[in-house]
Amino acid sequence: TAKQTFYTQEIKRLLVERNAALVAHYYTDPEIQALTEETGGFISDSLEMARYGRDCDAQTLIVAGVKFMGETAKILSPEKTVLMPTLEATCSLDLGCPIDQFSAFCDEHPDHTVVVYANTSAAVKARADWVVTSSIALEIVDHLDAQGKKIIWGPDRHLGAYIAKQTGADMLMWQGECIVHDEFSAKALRDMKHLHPDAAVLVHPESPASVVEMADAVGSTSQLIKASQDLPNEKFIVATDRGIFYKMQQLAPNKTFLEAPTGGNGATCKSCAHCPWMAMNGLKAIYDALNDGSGHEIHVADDLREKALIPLNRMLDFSA
Ligand code: CIZ
Ligand code: SF4
Repeated sequence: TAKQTFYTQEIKRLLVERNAALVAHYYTDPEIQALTEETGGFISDSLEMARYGRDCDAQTLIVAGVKFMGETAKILSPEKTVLMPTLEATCSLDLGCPIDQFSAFCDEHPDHTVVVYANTSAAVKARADWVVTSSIALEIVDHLDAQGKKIIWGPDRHLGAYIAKQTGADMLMWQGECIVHDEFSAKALRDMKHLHPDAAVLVHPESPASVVEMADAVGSTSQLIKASQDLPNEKFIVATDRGIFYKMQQLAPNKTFLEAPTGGNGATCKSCAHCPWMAMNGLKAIYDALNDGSGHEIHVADDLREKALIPLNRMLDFSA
């Protein structure tokens, strides 16, 4: 439409004018990922978004994702201006893990190593010994378990249960969940597999264990994209946010990708395989952030920033 053309052109002009780069998550809408590619920006998972933000030459980062991704970018790149299309884009994991309660939980178990998922506030990261993303969580917990460490894991209980099962690590779980992945249903998936017996099932481990058990491949967004290219199947049932189809289809144009079913139907599912906060990253919001950054800029207090940087750098160094 004329409006979309206007915003796209203005965004391109402003990105150059402000020496800014778009950094987008795989779960953002297809038009946002397409614009990111067209403007020489970067699309990835939260781990690689953070690394790219830190290492790229741009003075300003527009982080199209959710708030913790903007905060992580700012913690790693304090000298850069970090803007978000909207500061309202949060995450149910972040919301479900308030610092006061999480910190009290940690205080009750002082002999435990605190490992938190990247989907948390800067304050929760500052309380942690390690930050992990889903693409590196298994390796890091395995590493800590091999040293005999007992672990506090937060906030995603499904991802935590998956990692505990895979590694055998001693893990105390915070009881949080992602509203998108938590809705995938093993029962409905079983029915769907009967209709598509040739399809491989790809599952993000934020999904319930009963769904993870049915997977042909389990992994982070980037690992699932790789599996969609590597597996010989021509058809896939995918249990993660549908934003990922943009990249899967681009890299394997002849394959067919189907959304895994949620427990409800279209009328009753809450998120219906698309994160409502990721969906806030529209063209107009990106334009607004670039045109008048006020109300879009991420700030992290210095003391929190310095403390959160330690476990974040542990992760980045571990995966370097
Ligand atoms: O579910 C999310 O928000 C994910 C998968 C984030 C990430 O690690 O890229
Ligand atoms: Fe959070 Fe889930 Fe949305 Fe990711 S998809 S940002 S984990 S609510």
